[in-house]
Amino acid sequence: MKLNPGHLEIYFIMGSVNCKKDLRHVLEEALQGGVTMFQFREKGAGCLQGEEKVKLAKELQFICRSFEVPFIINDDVELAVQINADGVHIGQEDTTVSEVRAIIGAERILGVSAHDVEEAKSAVDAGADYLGVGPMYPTKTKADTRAVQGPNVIRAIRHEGISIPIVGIGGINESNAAEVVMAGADGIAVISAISLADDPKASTQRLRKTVRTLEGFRCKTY
Ligand code: FQP
Ligand code: MG
Repeated sequence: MKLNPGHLEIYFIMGSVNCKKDLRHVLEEALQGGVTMFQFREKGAGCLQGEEKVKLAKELQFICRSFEVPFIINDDVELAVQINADGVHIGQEDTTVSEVRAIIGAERILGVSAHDVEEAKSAVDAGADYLGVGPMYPTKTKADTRAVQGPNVIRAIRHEGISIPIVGIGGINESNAAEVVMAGADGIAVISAISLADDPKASTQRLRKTVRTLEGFRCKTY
């Protein structure tokens, strides 16, 4: 599947430890609310391993397919190829961009985490399809994060003329999503703002509306 910037409007990320209710049900509700891309991130204390992880991945992939929403796998390149996922997301501490590209091929989406202009430039040069930039704000979901960057790092990347699709990540919720888009992001990536919401569908709808309303006003210096 080829990526278009619209896929990044509301990028929902989730694994079994991010959710108090049934994971499949939460994903379905989020998709009904307008999630545009999904990342399976099975990570953290108590996460599933081996066959259980594969089984859950396939179930979530099946649900995403019925909504024609790209299904991306975090870190686990082997699993992505095994179940024919639409793409992979890797960070600066994971396998290199060019190695992953060689494994997954040109047809799959490859997302890369970037924390500053330099990392953004090298990820683009190495063939990333989109960048995940963050952490925008403090977050409790991931322990090993870099220092909070704020939306200005996205603005700085755009000022360098980098036009690749960008999603902001880290502590984004309904009250700060607008700042991230205004800084030049094509959309926002969230875990808990949807996975822990009382009403995942309604939360997704509100987030999507914010992103879409601001699209025409984004920082674009390329
Ligand atoms: N951006 C995105 C995305 N997804 C992510 N998982 C990350 C950034 C973080 O490797 P990484 O990637 O630094 O940490 P982890 O593997 O623990 O998630 F752009 F997709 F929203
Ligand atoms: Mg990673």
